[in-house]
Amino acid sequence: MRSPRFIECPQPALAPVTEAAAGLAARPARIPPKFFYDALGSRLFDAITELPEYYPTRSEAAIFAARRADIAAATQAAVGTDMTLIDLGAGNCCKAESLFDAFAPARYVAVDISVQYLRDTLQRLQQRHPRLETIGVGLDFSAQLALPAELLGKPALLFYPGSSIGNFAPADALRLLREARAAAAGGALLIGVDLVKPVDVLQAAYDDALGVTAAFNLNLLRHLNRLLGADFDVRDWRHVAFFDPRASRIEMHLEARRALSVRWRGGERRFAAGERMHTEDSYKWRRGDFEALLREAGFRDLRAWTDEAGWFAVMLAAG
Ligand code: AVI
Repeated sequence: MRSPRFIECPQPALAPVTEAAAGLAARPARIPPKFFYDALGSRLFDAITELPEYYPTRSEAAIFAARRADIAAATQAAVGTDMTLIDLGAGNCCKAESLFDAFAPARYVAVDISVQYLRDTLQRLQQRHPRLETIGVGLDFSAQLALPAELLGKPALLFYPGSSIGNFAPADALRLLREARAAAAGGALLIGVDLVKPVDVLQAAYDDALGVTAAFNLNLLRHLNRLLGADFDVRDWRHVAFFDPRASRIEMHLEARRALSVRWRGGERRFAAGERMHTEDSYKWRRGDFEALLREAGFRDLRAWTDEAGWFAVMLAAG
């Protein structure tokens, strides 16, 4: 049996502590969504994907279940058979692993902000796929997709499911798509894109009846307490989520229930009652607009598969 190899990339220019403290001091305060994903946050996100209201995971899985053979054939035609599958934001690697039978990759590269989390996941995955060359890359690609040079230069399939591209503003999404195209080196990108749909469906998906999304959002404060030595009391804050039709995005915020002060190592600020901290945007695309973005990033030969309701799209784009 092979063993997975791990590559830890250099820290981003801005250390997490500096980035989080700057976001807290900004007016209005704004904390990047990557800070949701401490150990509990990752589990809460997994719980979100099982909620009846949270349609993206189910819709994407339904597309792959119904169209797997077609998607695999189109992907192999675009990338070739000696396929390197590069999984962006791999997490528990389940989505990519479910494609192994159909895609038959020769190499699997799992990229995630937490190489520690990848270690356990990839050890287990390697036992199920003993002959697969498996590489874990610890990389925060939210500011730049700087993959290790040894992985570049050969046609690859960049896999970016789950509509995580929606957590980037359009200009940043374009930048990431351009970087993905460069990394694909003549291969292809297979990406999940969440589409515009009735507002009540969107609203419920980000403000579910059980309050799991609220817990996911509020848990960010506990993460900041540990990271920055801050003294947030979660009970002083409430979860706010709404759809902004002009920007075509869900916005998530944390709103102070009363006037309060927060202290952290090297800083302090007051929040007025009702003042908000912006924690996430989740853009919802029209299919044609996202296809135009892919073309602007240099991709061609686009294919798209949608679910029956037309709520989600899986798109393949040749690099
Ligand atoms: C990870 N990302 C695609 C999720 C989304 O739908 O934007 C994160 C999330 N935020 C609240 N619920 C789920």
